[in-house]
Amino acid sequence: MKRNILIHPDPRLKKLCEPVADLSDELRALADDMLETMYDAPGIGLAAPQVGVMQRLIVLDCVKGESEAPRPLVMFNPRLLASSDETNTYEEGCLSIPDQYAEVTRPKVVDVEWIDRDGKVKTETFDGLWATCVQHEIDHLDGKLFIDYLKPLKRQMITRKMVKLKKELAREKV
Ligand code: K2U
Ligand code: ZN
Repeated sequence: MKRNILIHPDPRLKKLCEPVADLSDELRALADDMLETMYDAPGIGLAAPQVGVMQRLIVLDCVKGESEAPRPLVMFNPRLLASSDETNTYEEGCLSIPDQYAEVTRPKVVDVEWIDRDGKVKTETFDGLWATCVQHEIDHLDGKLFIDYLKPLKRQMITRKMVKLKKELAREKV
C-alpha cells in the first residue's frame, strides 16, 4: 500500500538508519510499498526513512520513459565500495523536499554492494542517473539530504519554504 512521505524538516530524515539484521516478509512488503509509493510520486528512488522506517533499505528505478522495461531495484544494507574521481553534476530533487531543485556534484561512477530481496549479496557498477540516484538514496540512510551540499543561505531558504508548506498542509488537514 502507498506510504506517506515525510517532508523536511523532520528529525527522522536526519537520523542514521540501522542496518537490516534479518530479511523478513515484512521488510519485503515494505520494499514493495516503497516501490508503489515511488512510482506513484512519481520518483526514481526512495529510502526507508522517507516513509518513517529507520532501516537501511532503498528502492530505485531510473529507467526513463516507456522505451525500456522498468528495472525496480530493492537494496538492503547498500554500501559504496568505490567511487570515481571523475564527477557529474545533476539538478537534484527530493520527494521529501517537494518542488525544490539544485545542482549537486557527485562521483560519476560508483560500485555498490547490497543484499537483494532473496538475501543474495549483489555488486554492480552504476553510471549516469543511476549513480546519482543510488548515492542520493544511500545519503538518506545516513541522514543526509541533497540540500546539505548547498551553501547555507540556499539551504536555509529551502528549509524556510518547507516549514511554510508544512504549516499550510497542517491547516488544510484541520
Ligand atoms: O530520494 C528521493 O527523494 C527521490 C529522488 C531521487 C533522485 C533525486 C535526485 C536525482 C536523482 C534521483 C527524486 O525525487 S525522484 C524525482 C526525480 C526524478 C528525476 C530526476 C530528479 C528527481
Ligand atoms: Zn531524496
